[in-house]
Amino acid sequence: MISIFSPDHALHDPPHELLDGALIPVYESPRRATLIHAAIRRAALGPILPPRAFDSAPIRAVHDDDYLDYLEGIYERWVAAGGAPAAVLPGTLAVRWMSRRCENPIAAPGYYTFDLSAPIVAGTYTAARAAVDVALTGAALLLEGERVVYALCRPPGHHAGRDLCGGYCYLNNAAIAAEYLLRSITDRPTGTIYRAPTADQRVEAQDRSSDRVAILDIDYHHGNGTQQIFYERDDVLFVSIHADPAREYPYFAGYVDERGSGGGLGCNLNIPLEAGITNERYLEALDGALAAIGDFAPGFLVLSAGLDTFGGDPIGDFALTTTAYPLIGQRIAALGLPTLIVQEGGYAAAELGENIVGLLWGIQEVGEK
Ligand code: SP5
Ligand code: ZN
Repeated sequence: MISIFSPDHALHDPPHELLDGALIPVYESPRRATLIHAAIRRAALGPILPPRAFDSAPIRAVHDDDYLDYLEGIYERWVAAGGAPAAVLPGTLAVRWMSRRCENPIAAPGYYTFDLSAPIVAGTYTAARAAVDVALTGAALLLEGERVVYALCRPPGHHAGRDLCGGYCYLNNAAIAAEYLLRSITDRPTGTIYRAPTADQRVEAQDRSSDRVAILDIDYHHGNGTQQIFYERDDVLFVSIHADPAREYPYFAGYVDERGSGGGLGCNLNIPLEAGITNERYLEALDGALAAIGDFAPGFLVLSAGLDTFGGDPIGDFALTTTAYPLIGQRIAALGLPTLIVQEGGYAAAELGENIVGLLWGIQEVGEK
């Protein structure tokens, strides 16, 4: 399996976040990517390649122009206006009946941020762009005939909406890759982009469909950003398995009755789970998600892969063990779809590497049969 990785992730290294009222060091640290990188190298999973450089067009297909301008320029503007140089974090939030846009550099973060876990430092935008390049390079490889690619993205992306950052996320890597795959399929002059597929499975998957993409989000937290981006769409199925938002972040989205709207009704599936969930129960829930994806018959699968479902995760309350991840991988691979794996969360430093490697081996094993 090919992995894509950029060392530029390290440029995003904020000193703190405000978590449940406490100012703490950010859980989402450069160390996470370093640990994962070392683990996939040790596991000899396959080549680890640098990303190709993409222009902003695939990002603009998902995020608003004013939001991108904000992300790119806010750190300097904030500091020049007297904001704390440690990191950009809002003090006043635009919510419901007071949500006018205000371009004042001290106020703007409150318009483009939905929580206090997405601090911006000088290198944040460059790192976030590199993470998008990592995901897009993986998507491009799938279009060229690769069956499964791992995009080691950092910062993660699934909480970022069209015009909002939050939850350690700035640019929605998985959504941008999914939209890119979709446009490449639908815009392609027949038969020109794809290399002739070699595996039977691949032929089958590409014949079956081609004008639809599914996103499966297995991060512990609901993928509220990805849900928002595709909520009205019938060509992207979004399925998320996560902690019930009634007890867990992001609290204000991720419920079962959110099923999509307009033409997209029925193309959003939320599977909220109780605290303490075990491997067995989790795999049952996963089977439900996979059945929905099978029915949708997409041409590609984008997997938002968070490892914060692990029992030892410091901000989660599931009870999955390391042995769950290869099994999760095998079941996902049994769909037989070309799959882009996009790294999201996961904060149990000691086991992070082993858990992601298990997931990747599980997916790879079935794919090669
Ligand atoms: C990508 C990703 O995994 N983002 C997660 C961001 C979560 N931030 C807020 C979590 C609030 C958690 N409260 C935890 C209580 C500790 N038991
Ligand atoms: Zn998460």
